[in-house]
Amino acid sequence: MKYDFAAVEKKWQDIWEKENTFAASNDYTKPKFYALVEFPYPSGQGLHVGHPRSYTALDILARKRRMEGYNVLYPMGWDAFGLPTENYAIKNHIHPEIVTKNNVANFKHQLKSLGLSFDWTREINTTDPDYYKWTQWIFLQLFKHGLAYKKEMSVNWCTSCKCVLANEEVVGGVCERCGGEVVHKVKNQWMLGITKYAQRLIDDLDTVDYIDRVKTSQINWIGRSTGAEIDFDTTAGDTLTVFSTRPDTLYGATYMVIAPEHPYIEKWADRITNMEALRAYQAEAARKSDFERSEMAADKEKTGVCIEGVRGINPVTGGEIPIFISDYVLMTYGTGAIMAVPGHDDRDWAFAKKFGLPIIEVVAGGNVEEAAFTDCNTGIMVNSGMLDGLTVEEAKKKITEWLSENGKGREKVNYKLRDWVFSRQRYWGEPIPIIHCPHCGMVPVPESELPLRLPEVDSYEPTDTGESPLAAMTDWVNTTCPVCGAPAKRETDTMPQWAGSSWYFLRYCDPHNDKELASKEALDYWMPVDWYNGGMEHTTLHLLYSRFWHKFLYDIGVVSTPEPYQKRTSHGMILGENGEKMSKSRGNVVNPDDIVKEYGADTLRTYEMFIGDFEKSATWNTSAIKGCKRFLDRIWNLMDIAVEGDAYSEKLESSFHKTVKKVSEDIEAMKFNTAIAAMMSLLNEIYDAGSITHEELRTLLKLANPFAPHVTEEIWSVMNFGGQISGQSWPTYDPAKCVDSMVEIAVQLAGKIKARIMVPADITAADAIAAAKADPAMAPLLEGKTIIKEIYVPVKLVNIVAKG
Ligand code: ANZ
Ligand code: ZN
Repeated sequence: MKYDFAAVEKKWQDIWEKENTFAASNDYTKPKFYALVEFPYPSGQGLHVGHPRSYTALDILARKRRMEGYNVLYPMGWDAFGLPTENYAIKNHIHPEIVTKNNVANFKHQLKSLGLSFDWTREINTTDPDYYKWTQWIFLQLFKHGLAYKKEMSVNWCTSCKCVLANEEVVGGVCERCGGEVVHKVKNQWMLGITKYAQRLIDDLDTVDYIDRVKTSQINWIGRSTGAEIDFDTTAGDTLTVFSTRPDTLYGATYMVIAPEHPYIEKWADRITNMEALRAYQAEAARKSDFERSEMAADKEKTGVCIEGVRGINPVTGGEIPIFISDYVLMTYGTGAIMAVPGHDDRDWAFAKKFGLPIIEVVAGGNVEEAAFTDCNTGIMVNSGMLDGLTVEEAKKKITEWLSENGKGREKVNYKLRDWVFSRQRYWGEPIPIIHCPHCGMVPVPESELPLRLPEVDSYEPTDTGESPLAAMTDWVNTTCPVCGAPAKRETDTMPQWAGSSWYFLRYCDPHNDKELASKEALDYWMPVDWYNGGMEHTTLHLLYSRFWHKFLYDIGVVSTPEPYQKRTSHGMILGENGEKMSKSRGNVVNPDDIVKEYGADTLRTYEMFIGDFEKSATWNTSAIKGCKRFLDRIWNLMDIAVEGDAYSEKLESSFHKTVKKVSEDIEAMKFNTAIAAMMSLLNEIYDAGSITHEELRTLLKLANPFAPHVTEEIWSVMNFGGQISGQSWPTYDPAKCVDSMVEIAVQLAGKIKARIMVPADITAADAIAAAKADPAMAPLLEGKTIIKEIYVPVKLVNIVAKG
């Protein structure tokens, strides 16, 4: 009987859909397992072969957990607000809602064709007003707690998307989405106070099971630095405060630098004698992004202008030092001002060389005329007055104490993390539910009026003024103040795409609730997510944003766990056949539909799990798919050699126990490729043995089911094994039967190997020694000799010492 994958896959997908086989139960007494994958953005391109890698992996875990008796929640939904949809809508004159609907339908059809065991009864869509009602509700709680605020600030403006970008969305100085030029623009923006949570976002990583590289990149992104703020007097009278992680080097500070945007420049304008030169430099710096000014410029020649007319005063030496403006100092970090220590900082060193400034060695061990001595943590302080002779650590402590005692500084922790720019001047996002009243200021839209729906507009085109298309909808914009009734205006900015994905995992717990974002009961039962898999590209943005929202919801009593995800893993990318990232322009995109059509979903799933180590990137290889197809065909053909029998055969018993162990453990470790390899080698053994008992077949089908659910269910059904595999329990193994039954041991005479023999693994010492002595290579050597010692080291060796 030939295996007709197309018909069989369709048949089982229909059954699963009709019977709601994979719907999570609301029986909160059962042990639960919440498996989560990042919900996709339903783009016009449809599913990519990268998506199934993550979805299949957790599908395998979800299916295994169900068979282990857990109540499993494995949901799916759509992260559907966002720019590509809006841009497509503009170009093609179709409403973004319709574009979204079509894309979702296509995605859903594609996902269903892969046989993923999602609970479709809990499907959510971030653009659904019943969903974004709660996104808006969370925003209002943030607003009420002072964590959403408006601030005039210089923002990254993508000249092509005509939209504000978060710092995280500017990559290499250009727009992460479209590659467009990013410039600075001063705008009044909604901000979220994620920095208030910076320390907790670091500390609580200790309580969760995230793979190391995810933890590390979160920690680096938050960027905690400990040091001190140091107050420098100036000849202008004002105190200029700097942040330094190296207060110990204070005696080596030979000049200061402030950011070109530093407010003191205007403040000092009437003392400064070279304002024109400073203004020209400011204008130049304003054209660069922070990224170009810092990371990108690391090895570039330093530029700057000395402020003529004001000097700084070193608080420990009392010496006057010049103050420069330079773009390597950012206004957005620390205090926007530094003390420059060219002897021990590379950037300061390069700057000092260029401008002929003194370089003082304050930690011994380097050669500061040649280069900054930066790797100096084990060095001893020199040229440093009261710090001389101390280690760097001791000096840090001593100087910080001295500064606080003398009112000239204080210990300080800084974070690289910035507050989250939350405004977008675009149409296709959640309206921010705030009303601006001339009398009452910013007033929340009453919760009873949520959702605040997106109005129908004639044009979604962004405007060059940088205002959202909503601003042109005067009917919608003009409203009355919910507090005083006066004519008032609605906020016209919308939320960024990150909003809806910052809490979606909560909604899955209770997706149809119209009273709360989810019931407390459902949240208490399902949360935290037990296992969350997603791309490394979401480590610093989505993961951090959602942890922040979750912690806030925890603080206000909505959720009961401080962390949303107990475990986080990450898959590697799937690259095109040429080893490059798949993209339309490279012409190397593989469409999963084509693979499903030609080989079937089970083959695609198995191939994506077999392609390589899960956490590493892997190169697509069409001919290797055929190997996976053959593997499944060979499973199908086992029916030809199946024989009655409710037990394992003697010959294969140990192999079956071993394979159950291996596949079970490998799935937990996400070593899907080696799990498949183990089943492949078991298949070889079965075909060598010539037959398979029904019990053996049942075990193999259960093991293979999470990988290839359709073909295995079909065989189960053809064989009349009863019920469906998805309702069976996961096979167990006997550890005692997993040991190799025969082992090779060495036979030694006085410690020298003379032979190797095969013996049963559980052989007794006496039997092993007897077998060793009887070995044809050993026996003649012992003839006529007296044995003085016989040792058996289990499963390793027999050593015999003889004399005469
Ligand atoms: C003196 C010093 C001596 C410094 C030395 C370093 C080495 P992280 O670790 O990134 O926090 N800095 C402070 N504010 C800055 C700003 N707004 N723009 C650019 N640089 C700034 O780095 C902190 C160090 O970066 C601070 O410590 C300061 O230089 C500089 F041997 O102060 B340091
Ligand atoms: Zn009012």
